[in-house]
Amino acid sequence: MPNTPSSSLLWRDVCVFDGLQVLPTPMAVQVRAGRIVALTPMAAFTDAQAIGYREVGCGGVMTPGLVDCHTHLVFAGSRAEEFEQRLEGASYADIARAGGGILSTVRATRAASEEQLLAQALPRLQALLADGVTSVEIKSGYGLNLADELKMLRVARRLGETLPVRVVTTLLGAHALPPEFTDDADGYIALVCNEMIPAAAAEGLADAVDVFCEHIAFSPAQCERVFQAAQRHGLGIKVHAEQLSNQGASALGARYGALSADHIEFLDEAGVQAMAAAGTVATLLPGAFHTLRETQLPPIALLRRHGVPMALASDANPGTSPICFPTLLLNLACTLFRLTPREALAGMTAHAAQALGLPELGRIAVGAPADLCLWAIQQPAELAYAVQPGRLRQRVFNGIISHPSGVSAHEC
Ligand code: DI6
Ligand code: FE
Repeated sequence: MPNTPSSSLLWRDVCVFDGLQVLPTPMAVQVRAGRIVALTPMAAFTDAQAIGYREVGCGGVMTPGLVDCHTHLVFAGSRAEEFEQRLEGASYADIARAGGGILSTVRATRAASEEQLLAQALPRLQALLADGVTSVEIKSGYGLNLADELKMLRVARRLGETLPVRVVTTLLGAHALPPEFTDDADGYIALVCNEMIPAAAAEGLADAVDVFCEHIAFSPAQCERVFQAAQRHGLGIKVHAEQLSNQGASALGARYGALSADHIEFLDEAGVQAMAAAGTVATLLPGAFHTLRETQLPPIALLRRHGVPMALASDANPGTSPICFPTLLLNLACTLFRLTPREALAGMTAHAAQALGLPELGRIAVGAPADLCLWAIQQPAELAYAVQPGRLRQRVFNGIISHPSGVSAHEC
């Protein structure tokens, strides 16, 4: 029987992590027309309820489809040489100031065609999907001129048309100062505000706007102008904040109702309080922390104390997080930041969806879109505990089983 969005599917006897917590008893999960329509404890599930449903699995752990809410998946070239320079002692900031780092990826990305960028990004996105991702945010930020930023966003949109995944796009024009604007950062910010944001909004190419607020990138005052332009065009706001130093960027973002402040290793308590008051999500990026051999830990205890939701994302990018392995990031969040496995899983499901402004995603709840993962493990914590590819038994996107491809059921 073909598996279509209208299929009625049933899983029995699964251990459910619902996006926030592990449900206490084994469950039956039912999906119809792309939505979750019933979630029933096995002890209460009757054969009559199964009528009209095709049973496609039983046993194992079911989680929401993973949500990777911060990636830079579209880029050309490699930064393996820079990796070696850093191992020999050069800092990320040193390399950036010398015209390497982000700007070296900008040169390669500008030179690449849309087709080439698509071809290079596809295997990265496929790796995310093979490890359970059903929604992904993709940023621009390696074009740094109007045409190349829009080119990147078009590639991101095309990725979502090519593979069974929901793609959310973010314009990161204010990522680094391009060489054409050396000594004229304000002039470049004017280009971002007056040309890039209006064009991306008019063409429906961006869902949100992001900035890199840092001493090697843009000042809080410059980022504020970008936030104002984003607001004028009805786009969401995100911020690369407090990654290398405390600039007050998280609190600034919170004042503009930012969906999330990301990285935040150098965030202080005032910033945490501002985020709590505004409902801004804290996105933790342990892949960048690990790759840069960072030692300043994000203020996890303060975030917990003030009730700021913590999302967790790959930050997949060629410089600071060349990692397309979501369940490894669950592990790194626990080992490096001491998140609990439950917090890490919520960070890549319900809280990541909140960081994208799409709160109905990342949940296993009646009425939610049927984006689901069935894992060949006994308990949800194993996803964070062990680092092991290949545990994804089924991936369901919008009610359609799309992994493993061509297989629509397994034996119980
Ligand atoms: N912070 C990061 O970690 C990425 N961007 C940013 O603002 C790194 C991007 C890169 O190095 O290519
Ligand atoms: Fe990033």
